[in-house]
Amino acid sequence: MKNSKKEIMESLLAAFPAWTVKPYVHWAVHVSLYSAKTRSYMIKKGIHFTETSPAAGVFGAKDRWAEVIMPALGYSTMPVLDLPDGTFISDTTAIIRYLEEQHPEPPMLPSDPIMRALAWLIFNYGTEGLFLNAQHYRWSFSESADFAAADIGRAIAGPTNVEVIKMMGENFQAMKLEKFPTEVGITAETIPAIEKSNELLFEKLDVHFRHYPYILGGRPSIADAAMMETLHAHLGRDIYPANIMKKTAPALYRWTETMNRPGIVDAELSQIPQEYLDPDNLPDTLLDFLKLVSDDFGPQLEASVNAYEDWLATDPERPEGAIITVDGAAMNRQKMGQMAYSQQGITIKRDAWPDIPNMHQYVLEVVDMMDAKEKSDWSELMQSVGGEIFVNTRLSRPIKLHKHQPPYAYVLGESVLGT
Ligand SMILES: N[C@@H](CCC(=O)N[C@@H](CS)C(=O)NCC(=O)O)C(=O)O
Repeated sequence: MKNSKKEIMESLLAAFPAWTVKPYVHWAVHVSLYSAKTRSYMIKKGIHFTETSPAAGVFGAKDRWAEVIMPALGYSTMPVLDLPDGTFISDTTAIIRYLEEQHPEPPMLPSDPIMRALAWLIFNYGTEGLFLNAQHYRWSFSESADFAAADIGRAIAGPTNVEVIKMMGENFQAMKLEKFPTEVGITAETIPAIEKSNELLFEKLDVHFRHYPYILGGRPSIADAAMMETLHAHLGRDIYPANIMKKTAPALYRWTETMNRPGIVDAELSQIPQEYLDPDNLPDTLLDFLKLVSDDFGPQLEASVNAYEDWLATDPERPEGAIITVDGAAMNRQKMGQMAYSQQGITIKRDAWPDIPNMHQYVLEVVDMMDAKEKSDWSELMQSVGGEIFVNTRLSRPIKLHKHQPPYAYVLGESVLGT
Protein backbone atom coordinates (compact mmCIF):
# COMPACT_ATOMS: atom_id res chain seq x y z
CA MET A 1 0.00 0.00 0.00
CA LYS A 2 1.20 3.48 -0.85
CA ASN A 3 2.35 5.54 2.12
CA SER A 4 0.10 8.42 3.02
CA LYS A 5 1.44 11.97 2.95
CA LYS A 6 1.28 11.96 6.75
CA GLU A 7 3.42 8.82 6.98
CA ILE A 8 5.98 10.21 4.55
CA MET A 9 6.16 13.41 6.60
CA GLU A 10 6.56 11.45 9.83
CA SER A 11 9.42 9.37 8.44
CA LEU A 12 11.13 12.50 7.15
CA LEU A 13 10.84 14.18 10.56
CA ALA A 14 12.24 11.06 12.22
CA ALA A 15 15.20 11.17 9.84
CA PHE A 16 15.81 14.90 10.38
CA PRO A 17 14.95 15.61 14.03
CA ALA A 18 16.09 19.23 13.76
CA TRP A 19 13.00 19.94 11.62
CA THR A 20 10.71 19.08 14.51
CA VAL A 21 12.34 21.58 16.87
CA LYS A 22 10.21 24.64 17.26
CA PRO A 23 12.68 27.48 17.71
CA TYR A 24 12.95 29.62 20.77
CA VAL A 25 12.03 33.23 20.01
CA HIS A 26 14.44 35.81 21.39
CA TRP A 27 12.67 39.14 21.85
CA ALA A 28 15.62 41.43 21.55
CA VAL A 29 17.00 44.48 19.82
CA HIS A 30 20.46 44.79 18.38
CA VAL A 31 21.38 47.85 20.40
CA SER A 32 20.25 46.39 23.74
CA LEU A 33 22.75 45.75 26.53
CA TYR A 34 21.24 42.59 28.00
CA SER A 35 20.16 41.09 24.65
CA ALA A 36 23.84 40.72 23.71
CA LYS A 37 24.29 38.31 26.63
CA THR A 38 21.54 35.84 25.75
CA ARG A 39 22.14 36.15 22.00
CA SER A 40 25.84 35.27 22.20
CA TYR A 41 25.09 32.53 24.75
CA MET A 42 22.58 30.86 22.39
CA ILE A 43 24.85 31.25 19.35
CA LYS A 44 27.78 29.63 21.15
CA LYS A 45 25.59 26.97 22.72
CA GLY A 46 24.19 26.09 19.29
CA ILE A 47 20.57 26.68 20.34
CA HIS A 48 18.12 27.03 17.49
CA PHE A 49 16.45 30.43 17.89
CA THR A 50 14.77 33.20 15.96
CA GLU A 51 15.19 36.82 16.94
CA THR A 52 12.41 39.33 16.73
CA SER A 53 11.51 42.67 18.27
CA PRO A 54 8.24 44.35 19.22
CA ALA A 55 8.40 46.46 16.04
CA ALA A 56 8.97 43.50 13.75
CA GLY A 57 6.29 41.38 12.20
CA VAL A 58 7.90 37.92 12.43
CA PHE A 59 5.34 35.19 13.18
CA GLY A 60 2.71 37.77 14.24
CA ALA A 61 5.24 38.97 16.79
CA LYS A 62 3.79 42.43 17.32
CA ASP A 63 0.49 41.06 18.59
CA ARG A 64 2.05 38.56 20.98
CA TRP A 65 4.29 41.22 22.51
CA ALA A 66 1.53 43.78 22.96
CA GLU A 67 -1.33 41.46 23.85
CA VAL A 68 0.32 38.66 25.81
CA ILE A 69 3.84 39.38 27.03
CA MET A 70 3.56 43.01 28.08
CA PRO A 71 0.26 42.63 29.97
CA ALA A 72 1.56 39.51 31.75
CA LEU A 73 4.83 41.17 32.73
CA GLY A 74 3.34 44.50 33.70
CA TYR A 75 6.57 46.32 32.87
CA SER A 76 8.91 46.72 29.95
CA THR A 77 12.12 44.74 29.62
CA MET A 78 14.38 43.30 26.98
CA PRO A 79 15.23 40.51 26.23
CA VAL A 80 12.42 38.02 26.74
CA LEU A 81 12.62 34.41 25.57
CA ASP A 82 9.51 32.71 24.20
CA LEU A 83 9.58 28.97 24.86
CA PRO A 84 8.11 26.34 22.53
CA ASP A 85 5.45 25.50 25.17
CA GLY A 86 3.91 29.00 24.93
CA THR A 87 5.38 30.37 28.17
CA PHE A 88 8.19 32.94 28.37
CA ILE A 89 11.10 33.97 30.59
CA SER A 90 11.94 37.62 31.16
CA ASP A 91 15.46 37.88 32.58
CA THR A 92 18.84 37.01 31.06
CA THR A 93 20.10 35.13 34.12
CA ALA A 94 16.85 33.15 34.40
CA ILE A 95 16.97 32.42 30.65
CA ILE A 96 20.53 31.10 30.80
CA ARG A 97 19.90 28.98 33.89
CA TYR A 98 16.81 27.51 32.23
CA LEU A 99 18.51 26.76 28.91
CA GLU A 100 21.58 25.28 30.57
CA GLU A 101 19.30 22.89 32.44
CA GLN A 102 17.20 22.00 29.38
CA HIS A 103 20.18 21.56 27.08
CA PRO A 104 23.13 20.29 29.12
CA GLU A 105 25.19 19.62 25.97
CA PRO A 106 27.41 21.30 25.03
CA PRO A 107 27.93 22.73 28.50
CA MET A 108 28.63 26.44 28.83
CA LEU A 109 29.82 25.87 32.40
CA PRO A 110 33.04 24.05 33.32
CA SER A 111 32.61 20.79 35.24
CA ASP A 112 35.59 21.51 37.49
CA PRO A 113 34.14 23.23 40.61
CA ILE A 114 36.84 25.92 40.85
CA MET A 115 36.39 26.90 37.21
CA ARG A 116 32.63 26.69 37.62
CA ALA A 117 32.63 29.07 40.59
CA LEU A 118 34.89 31.38 38.59
CA ALA A 119 32.45 31.26 35.66
CA TRP A 120 29.56 32.38 37.91
CA LEU A 121 31.70 35.10 39.49
CA ILE A 122 32.68 36.57 36.10
CA PHE A 123 29.06 36.10 34.99
CA ASN A 124 27.96 38.35 37.84
CA TYR A 125 30.65 40.94 37.06
CA GLY A 126 29.80 40.88 33.34
CA THR A 127 26.06 41.14 33.90
CA GLU A 128 25.99 44.00 36.42
CA GLY A 129 29.54 45.07 37.33
CA LEU A 130 30.13 46.97 34.09
CA PHE A 131 26.77 48.75 33.99
CA LEU A 132 28.27 52.20 34.57
CA ASN A 133 30.87 51.72 31.83
CA ALA A 134 28.09 50.87 29.38
CA GLN A 135 25.92 53.82 30.36
CA HIS A 136 28.71 56.41 30.50
CA TYR A 137 30.36 55.56 27.19
CA ARG A 138 27.01 55.42 25.40
CA TRP A 139 25.24 58.49 26.73
CA SER A 140 27.91 60.99 27.84
CA PHE A 141 29.38 61.40 24.34
CA SER A 142 27.17 62.87 21.66
CA GLU A 143 28.64 60.81 18.81
CA SER A 144 27.88 57.59 20.72
CA ALA A 145 24.49 58.80 21.90
CA ASP A 146 23.39 59.77 18.38
CA PHE A 147 24.38 56.39 16.97
CA ALA A 148 22.73 54.41 19.77
CA ALA A 149 19.62 56.58 19.78
CA ALA A 150 19.16 56.13 16.03
CA ASP A 151 19.42 52.38 16.52
CA ILE A 152 16.89 52.44 19.36
CA GLY A 153 14.50 54.52 17.28
CA ARG A 154 15.02 52.11 14.40
CA ALA A 155 14.13 49.15 16.63
CA ILE A 156 11.05 50.80 18.08
CA ALA A 157 9.66 52.80 15.17
CA GLY A 158 10.90 50.62 12.29
CA PRO A 159 13.94 51.28 10.10
CA THR A 160 12.33 53.65 7.58
CA ASN A 161 10.46 55.90 9.95
CA VAL A 162 13.18 58.55 9.87
CA GLU A 163 11.39 61.42 11.60
CA VAL A 164 10.22 59.28 14.52
CA ILE A 165 13.66 57.72 14.81
CA LYS A 166 15.16 61.18 15.19
CA MET A 167 12.62 62.24 17.78
CA MET A 168 12.97 59.05 19.81
CA GLY A 169 16.70 59.31 19.66
CA GLU A 170 16.69 62.82 21.11
CA ASN A 171 14.30 61.86 23.88
CA PHE A 172 16.31 58.80 24.85
CA GLN A 173 19.56 60.64 25.51
CA ALA A 174 17.84 63.28 27.65
CA MET A 175 15.97 60.60 29.59
CA LYS A 176 19.13 58.62 30.30
CA LEU A 177 21.25 61.64 31.31
CA GLU A 178 18.57 62.77 33.76
CA LYS A 179 18.94 59.51 35.74
CA PHE A 180 22.75 59.56 35.76
CA PRO A 181 23.53 61.48 38.98
CA THR A 182 20.82 59.98 41.20
CA GLU A 183 19.97 56.44 40.06
CA VAL A 184 23.09 55.35 38.19
CA GLY A 185 25.84 57.23 40.07
CA ILE A 186 27.52 58.85 37.06
CA THR A 187 28.70 62.38 37.90
CA ALA A 188 31.67 64.63 37.11
CA GLU A 189 33.33 63.22 40.27
CA THR A 190 32.80 59.54 39.41
CA ILE A 191 33.58 59.64 35.68
CA PRO A 192 37.40 59.46 36.26
CA ALA A 193 36.88 56.20 38.23
CA ILE A 194 34.73 54.69 35.48
CA GLU A 195 37.22 55.67 32.79
CA LYS A 196 40.21 54.38 34.77
CA SER A 197 38.43 51.03 35.34
CA ASN A 198 37.60 50.83 31.68
CA GLU A 199 41.16 51.54 30.59
CA LEU A 200 42.42 48.76 32.87
CA LEU A 201 39.71 46.39 31.67
CA PHE A 202 40.60 46.92 28.00
CA GLU A 203 44.30 46.51 28.76
CA LYS A 204 43.92 43.26 30.71
CA LEU A 205 41.40 41.63 28.41
CA ASP A 206 43.41 42.55 25.33
CA VAL A 207 46.46 40.76 26.72
CA HIS A 208 44.34 37.74 27.67
CA PHE A 209 42.57 37.47 24.30
CA ARG A 210 45.90 37.59 22.47
CA HIS A 211 46.60 34.22 24.10
CA TYR A 212 43.17 32.60 24.55
CA PRO A 213 39.99 32.80 22.49
CA TYR A 214 37.72 32.90 25.58
CA ILE A 215 37.95 34.14 29.13
CA LEU A 216 38.22 30.64 30.64
CA GLY A 217 40.48 29.25 27.91
CA GLY A 218 39.68 27.32 24.75
CA ARG A 219 35.89 27.03 25.22
CA PRO A 220 33.21 29.72 25.54
CA SER A 221 31.26 29.87 28.79
CA ILE A 222 28.45 31.80 30.44
CA ALA A 223 31.17 34.20 31.68
CA ASP A 224 31.99 35.31 28.11
CA ALA A 225 28.30 35.71 27.29
CA ALA A 226 27.70 37.96 30.31
CA MET A 227 30.67 40.19 29.45
CA MET A 228 29.30 40.57 25.91
CA GLU A 229 26.55 42.75 27.36
CA THR A 230 28.74 45.77 27.92
CA LEU A 231 31.73 44.83 25.78
CA HIS A 232 29.77 44.18 22.61
CA ALA A 233 26.42 45.93 22.83
CA HIS A 234 27.81 49.24 24.03
CA LEU A 235 31.60 49.44 24.14
CA GLY A 236 32.15 47.38 21.00
CA ARG A 237 29.59 49.22 18.86
CA ASP A 238 29.01 52.78 20.06
CA ILE A 239 31.28 55.13 18.15
CA TYR A 240 33.33 56.67 20.95
CA PRO A 241 34.24 53.55 23.00
CA ALA A 242 34.43 51.24 19.96
CA ASN A 243 37.15 53.47 18.52
CA ILE A 244 39.08 53.27 21.78
CA MET A 245 38.62 49.48 21.85
CA LYS A 246 39.79 49.04 18.26
CA LYS A 247 42.80 51.29 18.79
CA THR A 248 43.92 50.08 22.21
CA ALA A 249 42.51 46.55 22.51
CA PRO A 250 42.16 44.95 19.06
CA ALA A 251 42.23 41.38 20.44
CA LEU A 252 39.34 42.26 22.74
CA TYR A 253 37.45 43.67 19.78
CA ARG A 254 38.08 40.41 17.91
CA TRP A 255 36.62 38.46 20.85
CA THR A 256 33.39 40.48 20.55
CA GLU A 257 33.16 39.30 16.93
CA THR A 258 34.08 35.70 17.77
CA MET A 259 31.38 35.58 20.46
CA ASN A 260 28.74 36.47 17.90
CA ARG A 261 29.49 33.64 15.53
CA PRO A 262 29.00 29.91 15.97
CA GLY A 263 31.91 27.56 16.52
CA ILE A 264 34.55 27.32 19.14
CA VAL A 265 37.87 28.75 18.08
CA ASP A 266 39.39 31.82 16.63
CA ALA A 267 41.46 30.69 13.63
CA GLU A 268 44.67 32.31 14.88
CA LEU A 269 44.29 30.60 18.25
CA SER A 270 43.44 27.14 16.96
CA GLN A 271 46.46 25.64 18.74
CA ILE A 272 44.68 26.22 22.07
CA PRO A 273 42.90 23.01 23.15
CA GLN A 274 39.12 23.42 23.09
CA GLU A 275 38.96 23.00 26.85
CA TYR A 276 38.59 25.15 29.92
CA LEU A 277 41.80 26.13 31.69
CA ASP A 278 43.32 23.96 34.40
CA PRO A 279 42.56 25.62 37.77
CA ASP A 280 45.97 24.55 39.11
CA ASN A 281 47.70 26.35 36.32
CA LEU A 282 45.84 29.58 35.61
CA PRO A 283 47.76 31.98 33.37
CA ASP A 284 48.84 35.41 34.59
CA THR A 285 46.60 37.01 31.96
CA LEU A 286 43.52 35.61 33.73
CA LEU A 287 44.87 36.27 37.24
CA ASP A 288 45.54 39.92 36.33
CA PHE A 289 42.00 40.27 35.07
CA LEU A 290 40.66 38.67 38.27
CA LYS A 291 42.59 41.22 40.35
CA LEU A 292 40.72 43.98 38.55
CA VAL A 293 37.41 42.16 39.10
CA SER A 294 38.22 41.99 42.83
CA ASP A 295 39.23 45.67 43.05
CA ASP A 296 36.28 47.04 41.12
CA PHE A 297 33.53 44.51 41.74
CA GLY A 298 34.27 43.27 45.28
CA PRO A 299 33.08 46.55 46.86
CA GLN A 300 29.99 46.56 44.60
CA LEU A 301 29.07 43.07 45.72
CA GLU A 302 29.53 43.98 49.38
CA ALA A 303 27.47 47.19 49.03
CA SER A 304 24.63 45.42 47.17
CA VAL A 305 24.44 42.64 49.74
CA ASN A 306 24.41 45.25 52.53
CA ALA A 307 21.57 47.08 50.76
CA TYR A 308 19.68 43.78 50.55
CA GLU A 309 20.26 43.08 54.26
CA ASP A 310 19.11 46.62 55.14
CA TRP A 311 15.96 46.11 53.09
CA LEU A 312 15.34 42.78 54.86
CA ALA A 313 15.85 44.42 58.27
CA THR A 314 13.07 46.95 57.64
CA ASP A 315 10.59 44.05 57.95
CA PRO A 316 12.17 40.77 59.09
CA GLU A 317 8.80 38.96 58.99
CA ARG A 318 8.36 39.25 55.23
CA PRO A 319 6.99 35.96 53.84
CA GLU A 320 8.65 33.94 51.12
CA GLY A 321 7.58 35.17 47.70
CA ALA A 322 7.71 38.84 48.76
CA ILE A 323 8.99 41.02 45.92
CA ILE A 324 12.40 42.47 46.77
CA THR A 325 11.86 46.17 46.20
CA VAL A 326 11.02 49.28 48.18
CA ASP A 327 8.02 49.85 45.87
CA GLY A 328 6.39 46.45 46.35
CA ALA A 329 5.65 45.94 42.65
CA ALA A 330 7.33 43.75 40.03
CA MET A 331 9.49 45.82 37.72
CA ASN A 332 12.62 45.63 35.66
CA ARG A 333 14.95 47.39 38.10
CA GLN A 334 13.85 46.37 41.59
CA LYS A 335 15.22 49.12 43.79
CA MET A 336 16.20 47.89 47.29
CA GLY A 337 17.60 51.26 48.38
CA GLN A 338 20.80 53.20 47.70
CA MET A 339 24.37 51.95 48.04
CA ALA A 340 27.82 53.53 48.17
CA TYR A 341 31.11 51.84 47.32
CA SER A 342 34.64 52.77 46.41
CA GLN A 343 36.00 52.24 42.91
CA GLN A 344 39.49 53.35 41.87
CA GLY A 345 39.61 55.44 45.06
CA ILE A 346 36.38 57.33 44.32
CA THR A 347 33.01 56.89 46.08
CA ILE A 348 30.08 55.97 43.85
CA LYS A 349 26.49 56.30 45.13
CA ARG A 350 23.64 54.69 43.22
CA ASP A 351 20.53 52.55 43.38
CA ALA A 352 20.96 48.96 44.59
CA TRP A 353 19.15 46.12 42.84
CA PRO A 354 18.87 42.41 43.82
CA ASP A 355 20.63 41.15 40.68
CA ILE A 356 24.19 41.12 42.11
CA PRO A 357 23.31 39.35 45.40
CA ASN A 358 21.16 36.91 43.43
CA MET A 359 23.98 35.92 41.10
CA HIS A 360 26.43 35.67 43.99
CA GLN A 361 24.27 32.80 45.29
CA TYR A 362 25.29 30.76 42.25
CA VAL A 363 28.96 31.13 43.20
CA LEU A 364 28.12 30.08 46.76
CA GLU A 365 26.02 27.16 45.52
CA VAL A 366 29.07 25.75 43.71
CA VAL A 367 31.43 26.45 46.61
CA ASP A 368 29.07 24.81 49.13
CA MET A 369 29.23 21.58 47.12
CA MET A 370 33.04 21.52 47.02
CA ASP A 371 35.04 19.10 49.14
CA ALA A 372 37.43 20.43 51.79
CA LYS A 373 40.44 20.53 49.46
CA GLU A 374 38.50 22.34 46.73
CA LYS A 375 37.14 24.85 49.24
CA SER A 376 40.62 25.62 50.43
CA ASP A 377 41.90 25.92 46.81
CA TRP A 378 39.05 28.32 46.03
CA SER A 379 39.86 30.47 49.08
CA GLU A 380 43.53 30.45 48.17
CA LEU A 381 42.80 31.47 44.59
CA MET A 382 40.51 34.28 45.68
CA GLN A 383 43.06 35.44 48.25
CA SER A 384 45.80 35.51 45.62
CA VAL A 385 43.75 37.94 43.51
CA GLY A 386 42.45 40.05 46.41
CA GLY A 387 38.97 38.54 46.20
CA GLU A 388 38.33 37.54 49.83
CA ILE A 389 34.98 39.37 49.65
CA PHE A 390 33.76 36.76 47.16
CA VAL A 391 34.49 34.02 49.68
CA ASN A 392 33.21 35.73 52.83
CA THR A 393 30.03 37.43 51.60
CA ARG A 394 26.81 35.50 52.35
CA LEU A 395 23.10 36.33 52.30
CA SER A 396 20.99 35.84 55.43
CA ARG A 397 17.91 34.92 53.34
CA PRO A 398 17.89 33.45 49.83
CA ILE A 399 16.70 35.31 46.75
CA LYS A 400 14.65 33.47 44.16
CA LEU A 401 14.47 34.34 40.49
CA HIS A 402 10.77 34.23 39.71
CA LYS A 403 10.95 35.25 36.06
CA HIS A 404 9.23 32.36 34.31
CA GLN A 405 5.76 33.04 35.70
CA PRO A 406 4.07 35.82 37.68
CA PRO A 407 5.17 37.94 39.45
CA TYR A 408 8.18 37.95 37.04
CA ALA A 409 10.38 39.36 39.78
CA TYR A 410 13.20 38.69 42.23
CA VAL A 411 11.42 37.43 45.35
CA LEU A 412 12.37 36.07 48.75
CA GLY A 413 13.22 32.37 48.53
CA GLU A 414 11.80 29.40 50.40
CA SER A 415 13.52 29.45 53.72
CA VAL A 416 15.72 31.40 56.02
CA LEU A 417 19.28 30.20 55.39
CA GLY A 418 20.96 28.47 58.28
CA THR A 419 17.83 27.65 60.26
N1 LIG B 1 17.79 41.99 34.84
C1 LIG B 1 17.32 42.12 33.49
C2 LIG B 1 17.65 43.51 32.95
C3 LIG B 1 17.14 43.74 31.54
C4 LIG B 1 17.18 45.22 31.13
O1 LIG B 1 17.31 46.14 31.95
N2 LIG B 1 17.06 45.46 29.84
C5 LIG B 1 17.03 46.82 29.32
C6 LIG B 1 17.36 46.85 27.85
S1 LIG B 1 18.95 46.33 27.50
C7 LIG B 1 15.64 47.33 29.40
O2 LIG B 1 14.72 46.56 29.20
N3 LIG B 1 15.45 48.61 29.61
C8 LIG B 1 14.14 49.18 29.47
C9 LIG B 1 13.57 49.66 30.74
O3 LIG B 1 14.29 49.67 31.76
O4 LIG B 1 12.40 50.05 30.70
C10 LIG B 1 17.96 41.01 32.65
O5 LIG B 1 19.01 40.47 33.03
O6 LIG B 1 17.35 40.63 31.64
